Amino acid sequence: MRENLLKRLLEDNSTTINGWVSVDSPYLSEVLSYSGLDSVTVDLQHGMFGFGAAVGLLQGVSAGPATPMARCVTLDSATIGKLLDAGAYGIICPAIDTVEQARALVAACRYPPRGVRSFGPARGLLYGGSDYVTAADSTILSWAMIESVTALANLDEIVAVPGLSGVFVGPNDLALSLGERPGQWPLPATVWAALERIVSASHSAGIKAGIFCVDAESARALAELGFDLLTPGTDVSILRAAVEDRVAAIRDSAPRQGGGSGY
Ligand code: 3PY
Ligand code: MG
Repeated sequence: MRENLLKRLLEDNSTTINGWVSVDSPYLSEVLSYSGLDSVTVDLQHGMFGFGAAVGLLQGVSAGPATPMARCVTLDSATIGKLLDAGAYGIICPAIDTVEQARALVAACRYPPRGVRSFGPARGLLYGGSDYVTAADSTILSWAMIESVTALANLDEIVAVPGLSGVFVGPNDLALSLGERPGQWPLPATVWAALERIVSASHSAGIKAGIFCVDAESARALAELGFDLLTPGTDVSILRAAVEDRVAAIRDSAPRQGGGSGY
């Protein structure tokens, strides 16, 4: 099966960078894949497209060197299986609050007897290769999103779930759940303390920690905190920031203040 290059980098303890697709343009997802990112995630939860479009977006990513991943809308094994069938090499699942949900996520990413994924690899077979079915379980990454106080309360159990590749923090939802405003940088002290705990708990359990970031500056700081997978904003937030900077430079007006939620 075609190697999961993101997985190899993570196993080598590299700090990795992930792109985020939020608009329906296979060409743009292909451009992102050629932009030096280690992986590119097609975001079905908040991206402005549905499942049909996600197939073309994954094709766009897999035309380039970045590892294709998808964020599903919710914890639903049928949809997760379909995204894997569409060629995703990693699943980021929102709102994993309990150990049972984390177990269900891992099971959705694996074929029986280890999991519940149904057979029908479709495009996964084309992208992955003819031995896809035997190698998929050990190739695909599963990321449980930690983004609530309930998830924090259950963190030690969640990170210990066998087969889970890592946790992935949604700092905006986590901030809301902690009673803070999303999109602040520097992060509120309560959110920062939670992130320190998440990195430490996941590394102690032998799994990786990823996070969504508002921009490059915050991504660097979070890499220094120990995160292994950084997502420095979405395609749209990066484009908008670049356009605003360019407009300000031409008009000689005040530069952008930065910040925002990363969307
Ligand atoms: C969050 O910040 O809550 C996210 O889910 C990032 O996409
Ligand atoms: Mg979220």
